[in-house]
Amino acid sequence: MEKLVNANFENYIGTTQGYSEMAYQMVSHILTLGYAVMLAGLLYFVLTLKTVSPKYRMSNILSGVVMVSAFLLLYAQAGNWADAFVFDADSGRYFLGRDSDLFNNGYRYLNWLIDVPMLLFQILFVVTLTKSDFTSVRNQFWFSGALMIITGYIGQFYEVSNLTKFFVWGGISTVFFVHVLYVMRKVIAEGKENIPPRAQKILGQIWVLFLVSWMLYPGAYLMPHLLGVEGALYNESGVVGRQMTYTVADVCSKVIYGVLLGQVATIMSKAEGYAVE
Ligand code: RET
Repeated sequence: MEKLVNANFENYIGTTQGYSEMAYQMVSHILTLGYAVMLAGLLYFVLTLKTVSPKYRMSNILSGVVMVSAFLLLYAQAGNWADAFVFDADSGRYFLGRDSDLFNNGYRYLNWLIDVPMLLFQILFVVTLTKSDFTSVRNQFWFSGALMIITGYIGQFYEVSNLTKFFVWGGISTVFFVHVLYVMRKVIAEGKENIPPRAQKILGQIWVLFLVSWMLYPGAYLMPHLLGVEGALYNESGVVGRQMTYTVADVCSKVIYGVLLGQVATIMSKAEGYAVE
């Protein structure tokens, strides 16, 4: 077991207990669903580009960039899962293969390094800041968004091997996360001023969606120890639960968020006299 050192807990479960057919396939299917949704999302954001006036189109374009990078990452992540674990006909379970690559969630974190700044900037192309300075908000998003991910990326290597480091890096990441939430709350509050009531209502929904879906990521980070350190989720349920959580979070924070921002932009475009061709 020492051999696994910094590996994610999925590999420890895949070495000791192995995965049942159901758990193995569920993870595989969830990852596949994830990248399929990203490709569908890409089509949607391209096809709806002309429903908003040119000044709001950067929102659609950034959603498109996020879709492409998430599609590639999730495709690689699904391949990584299939390559890592091998069916053992004697026990009827899947175990980490002798010569396989280990399974690692780190790909996701590096994908977030691109997507998090994009998602945070995206809203700045739709709302108009009434009090805050655009450049300052943009830089705060950059800085805290990137540091939140980098510190969490380091922490996730220690989820089994060194829990002190795991919680300390996770704690530092949380400080940056709280800052991002604070700035976003301000951006949305200012964005609601002087816009049509329907657009205000959708911006309110975007805040709730943002808050809930972004909170799911730290939940997934903690998943192996969520019900006690090496507790009730330190098994294949925790593995399936983690990938499910990531997929729900990804669909909400990238796709639904982009769709709602597009709706706000459409309402504003119409209010400003833009006629869809
Ligand atoms: C980490 C580490 C543990 C503490 C916290 C985290 C927050 C992660 C977040 C990620 C958001 C990702 C998004 C990706 C979209 O593509 C890094 C898990 C607070 C909030 C929105």
